[in-house]
Amino acid sequence: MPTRTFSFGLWTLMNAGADPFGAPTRAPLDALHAISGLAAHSVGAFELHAEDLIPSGSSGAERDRMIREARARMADTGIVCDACGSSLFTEPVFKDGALVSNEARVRSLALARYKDAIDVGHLLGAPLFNIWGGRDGSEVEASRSPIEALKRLRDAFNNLADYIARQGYAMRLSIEPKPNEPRGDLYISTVGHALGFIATLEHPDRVGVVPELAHAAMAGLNPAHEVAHALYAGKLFGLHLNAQRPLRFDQDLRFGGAGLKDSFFVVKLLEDENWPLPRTFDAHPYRTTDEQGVWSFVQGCIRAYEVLADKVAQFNADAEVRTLLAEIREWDHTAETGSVSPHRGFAYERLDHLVFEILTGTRVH
Ligand code: XLS
Ligand code: MG
Repeated sequence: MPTRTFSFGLWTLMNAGADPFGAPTRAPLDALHAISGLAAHSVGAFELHAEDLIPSGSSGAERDRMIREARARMADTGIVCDACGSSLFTEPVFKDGALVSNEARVRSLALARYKDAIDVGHLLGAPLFNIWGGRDGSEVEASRSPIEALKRLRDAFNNLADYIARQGYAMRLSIEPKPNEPRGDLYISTVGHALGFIATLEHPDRVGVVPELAHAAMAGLNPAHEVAHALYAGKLFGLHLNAQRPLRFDQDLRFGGAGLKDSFFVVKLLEDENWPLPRTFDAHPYRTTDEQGVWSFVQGCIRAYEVLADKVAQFNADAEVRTLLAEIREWDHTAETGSVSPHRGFAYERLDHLVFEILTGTRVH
């Protein structure tokens, strides 16, 4: 089996089952337990918000102790940190935005907090600082020009990229787009928005995208196409795998929990393109899950990816699939002039059905 690194957001395991309508249903795992539990389940990397490890408001001495403990846990188990971020979106002071707030003092505070989190990421060896600006949006459109919001975001990303360079950190920046939730509308909604925005920065090469499958589905988009745009642009700096029924609130379902065919084509893209970075899961164990079930959730995400990767290999090796794809490639080599028949049939019914048979394990040779 090819070696690929799997990763989980620590917050996915620390999630205690609360939702907007209901209280927690299980005891939250602490960050160190989550790190060693992941390592014990052969997970090679983790991602975190700095605050998952160091609650906001901790003293400098507490921060240093927690970083020391996390590093020791990482050294003991061999697990690495593949990305860091910050959960500013949870804090009331950022309720009208962190980087886009109409209050200059709030924007300065957000920048300072992101820099603190960047330092934490550096100390944990994270090669990426990923920003999901969950409050950088609006409900009241009249409250802020979207152009002003984009300029504030631009200035902030330039400032953070500059900070990383001046500190000499070996770390890239990324943007995780999402169309909405918790804000009514977020300003950087899809991979396309992120790529367009990154091109306006001082050093576009330092900033990439972390698409999330659920976020693409929330916008009604094809997740494989979202990921493909990031890959095509050389900007796929990370990826959040999960599942989601389209056009709904953010469900963050276990990878494999919905959208089987969409998930298959995302895995196919990553495997066919030999994408080298960790496959990170960002989903929530169901609210009905207990502490023990959280580890079934971990195993389920990984196994779903591995099963789909096997299906990709089966698809790519299938003789009938190969014949059909060879015919399609052949059309590309026919002379570019001459008459074109609108009545020509394409064997796509069969090709698509073969995907169904392979995915359902019903392919008979
Ligand atoms: C929320 C996001 C969030 C980020 C990390 O919808 O997916 O979990 O990945 O801040
Ligand atoms: Mg995410």
